[in-house]
Order: sequence, then structure tokens, then C-alpha cells
Amino acid sequence: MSANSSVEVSHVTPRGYVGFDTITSQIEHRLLKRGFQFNVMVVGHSGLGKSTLINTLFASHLIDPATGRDISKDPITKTTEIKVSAHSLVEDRVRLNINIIDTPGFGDQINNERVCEPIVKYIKEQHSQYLRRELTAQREKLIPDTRVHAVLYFIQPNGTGLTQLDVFALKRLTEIANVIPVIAKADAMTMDERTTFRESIQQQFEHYGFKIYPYQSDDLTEEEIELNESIRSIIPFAVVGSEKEISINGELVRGRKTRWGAIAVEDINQCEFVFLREFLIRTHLQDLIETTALVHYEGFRSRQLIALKENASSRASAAHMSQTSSTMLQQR
Ligand SMILES: Nc1nc2c(ncn2[C@@H]2O[C@H](COP(=O)(O)OP(=O)(O)OP(=O)(O)O)[C@@H](O)[C@H]2O)c(=O)[nH]1
Ligand SMILES: [Mg+2]
Repeated sequence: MSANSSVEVSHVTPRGYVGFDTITSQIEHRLLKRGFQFNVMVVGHSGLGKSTLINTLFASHLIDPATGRDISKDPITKTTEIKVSAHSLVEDRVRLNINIIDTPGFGDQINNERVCEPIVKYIKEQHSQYLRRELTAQREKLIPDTRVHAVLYFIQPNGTGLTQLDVFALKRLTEIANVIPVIAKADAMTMDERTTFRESIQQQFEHYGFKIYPYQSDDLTEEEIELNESIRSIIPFAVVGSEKEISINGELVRGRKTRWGAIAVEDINQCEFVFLREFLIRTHLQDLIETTALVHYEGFRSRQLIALKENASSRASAAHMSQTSSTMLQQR
């Protein structure tokens, strides 16, 4: 119980204007000055369009800060190592710093553990770095946040369901980060096939008990609960990515053109890319950042600190034991 929980609060309406209602704009001013940090990671089988989708999500801003080169002009090559790229985007007065963590695609490796280990290690390492900085005597005012706020997990459009490796990877990743699964290259399937595929994947999620973001929580409003329910019903999002602009009815749009026809990435009747972007950036960005800190990092932090304490107390008791035994020996 807190110290002042027994103090009675009297509700007062000030007689004149005091001005503490400006606190929201004071906070806004401070936050705008500081900017926001969002770290997103992509994971999944090789060649599923991970790098492409990231470029599609943030397309107009993908300028390599080091060389000033427009990355979108370069062809995307196979990703072979974990690569972090930093981007700073400005919209109105808001600065959003984005770190994109691109991971090499899973191949035909047999050893699931070995495939996932570097990815899991990367996520944990960011938590541990943050904890180390938090525990130093002279803490920085603002600890740089490299913790992974969202993992976009790419599922193959194979029509059958999750592979063994998917199950293994999702199990490990959902325990340590906010995982957002997507059905990659959805243009490979018809609308009906997508619906059936999504349903069978949702059943698999349930069967394996994966904790998929957004999570249930007690402090959500009715409206937020409803929004989350509707989002949950379309997870995994069936997406299509594209680097290129194509012409549809004389209009230039981001899309893919094949011999069978054209698909506009941002057309909600053709794929769910727009819903993914809406969810990831326009409705849940702040919640992803907060949930990472309050759920995933907090869990890591408390486990580490408990282990540290147990270690210290077992060392202390070992020291005590050896002291007692040496005293006993001396007394003999
Ligand atoms: N049909 C289709 N092709 C796509 C889509 N997204 C990307 N591609 C193509 O698929 C190929 C692989 O795309 P990448 O973005 O390099 O795939 P990746 O997952 O990053 O691959 P790795 O880095 O090797 O793991 C490229 O030729 C893309 O043009 C999509 O939504 N539909
Ligand atoms: Mg790639």
C-alpha cells in the first residue's frame, strides 16, 4: 500500500485559471524535441520478399544516409547477415528514427536451433545492453533504445500451413518480442485460398499457444478492444510488396505487373498491405514501443536481476560457509 493511500483527496475546482492544463502541450513539446525511436525486424524463409516489403512500407524515405544514394534504385540482393539500417523520417513536426533489422532468410537448414539462434541472440542482446546502461551509477538521461519493437514474421504462401521451422521460430520469438505474422507474396494465391490459409494458420497459432501481438490487457477501452479484435481476425495479413511503380489505367501506383495482370499493393481489394501499414504505424506504433518496454524487457530485466541476486546470495552463503568452516578448523 502506498504511503498516502489513506489521505483523503478533496476535489477542488480552481477559482481562476491556473494553467496546468498546458501540461499536455508541455509533454508534446518535449517529445517532439526528442523524437521517437522505432525498431522493426523482419524474419522468415529466404526469398519471401522481406527486404522488398520493408522498402514498400517506408518507400519514399529510403535514402542511404551514409552515401546519399537512393537505395530503392539498387536491386535487392539476398540478405546474408543481420543488417541494421537507420533512417530518420520527418512528417509535419514529428521526427521518427527507424532502425530496420534485416535478417538472412531461412534456407533448407535442418538445424532449427542454429537458424534461429542469431536472431534470438540479437533481440536478447539489445535487452541486455539496455539493462547494463540502466544499471550504471551515472545513468544517461536518455538511454539509446535499440530494443526490437516489432518482428514482422513472413509465412510462405504454400497453402498447407506453418513449417516445422516456422513453429520453432515463432515459439521462441513470441516469447521475447511483439511478433506480427504476415502471409508473404499473397499474389501467389486466390482470395479464397488466402482466407482458408489464414484460418488454418490461426488454428495453428491457437494449437501451439503462441502469444501473438496485440495482447489482451485489462486497461484497454471498449474501442481499443474492438479494434484489436478486428486486427486479430485478419492476422496474418496477406501482403504483397513491390519496389516498382506501375501504370494502372494511366495512373502510376506501387505494384507488380505479370503476364496475368497487375496488382496494386495499396489497393485494399487486392491485398492487406494497407491494413498492415495502418496497424504498424498509424494505430499501434506507440503501443508496440510500450509493450516492448513493459512486457518483454521488463520480463528480461526481472529474470536477470533475480538471477543476479540469487548468485550474490549463494556466493555470500558460500563465503559464510567457508568462513565458518575455517573458524571451526582453527578452533580444533
Ligand atoms: N510475386 C511476388 N514477388 C515478390 C514479392 N515481394 C518480393 N518479391 C520478389 O521476390 C524476390 C525476393 O525478394 P527479397 O525482398 O529479396 O526477399 P528476401 O525475403 O529479402 O530474401 P532473402 O534476403 O534472401 O531472405 C524478388 O525478386 C522480389 O521482387 C511479392 O509480394 N510478390
Ligand atoms: Mg532480404
